[in-house]
Amino acid sequence: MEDTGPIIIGILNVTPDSFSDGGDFLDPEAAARHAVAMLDEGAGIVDLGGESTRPGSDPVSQEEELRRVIPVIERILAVRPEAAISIDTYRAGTATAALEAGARLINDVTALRGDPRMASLVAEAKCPLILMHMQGEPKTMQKEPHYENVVREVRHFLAHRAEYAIAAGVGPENIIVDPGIGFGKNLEHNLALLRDLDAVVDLGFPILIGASRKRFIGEISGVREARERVFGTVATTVLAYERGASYFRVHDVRANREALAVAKAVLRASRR
Ligand code: HH2
Repeated sequence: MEDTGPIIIGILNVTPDSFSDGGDFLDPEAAARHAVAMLDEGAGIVDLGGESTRPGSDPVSQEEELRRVIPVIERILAVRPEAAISIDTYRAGTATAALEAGARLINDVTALRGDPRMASLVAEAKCPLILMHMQGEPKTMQKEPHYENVVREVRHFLAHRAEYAIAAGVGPENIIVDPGIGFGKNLEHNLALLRDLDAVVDLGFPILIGASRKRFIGEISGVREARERVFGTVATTVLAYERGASYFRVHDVRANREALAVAKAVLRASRR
């Protein structure tokens, strides 16, 4: 069997307010150029988002979300027709238009709770679906997140959302689960999830980790500027890979790809 993993998902935010790259790629041409650069650096997928979900952010209208993302999908595919584009949305309307424009995966940070039409849409499209855990909603989620046992609760949530998706007709082989690092979680919660990732691996679905440049990395390393948190991000990537994660949603593709290549070689080295 061909060994393809791990897979890097390059982040492309076409928003004015994303926490680390807000405003950088509002122009569709600049966005498409960045996507192509990430593909050239080794991203297997580009994840395109038109609404920030950073703590404290407000939702945008579907019209605005579509206005931001559709021209970018078209421009990326004009230069890289084979590119795998994922659309980071919880709205079925946006997902439908993105799939029609050529996107191939849906990244739903609400795990099908945001729009009642999303499950049947994904079932019909037969496309891969990322189900992410979030406690609360972006506007308020970092105001005192609370768990009795974060690992058990996140695992339980993901198991249930996967069951729900499968009952709606989504193929189990199309499901990817994500513990939702930073989504209604404090430093201790994020660390517990990364440490005990096996509990989520046990569910039997591929795992995505999205820790790139997030606040907890700044809290630990003292790096205040989000774009400079690449070294800390790489630490999370390598450790999560060793614990069984296979998709890594990151801003800094090259650094994470090189680190994963070395980590993979070490883990594969035969014992003499
Ligand atoms: N994190 C963000 C957005 N989408 N999707 C998944 N599946 N997992 C994540 O961890 C995840 C996600 C937030 O990061 P970013 O896109 O960089 O920022 P913003 O939400 O401010 O646009």
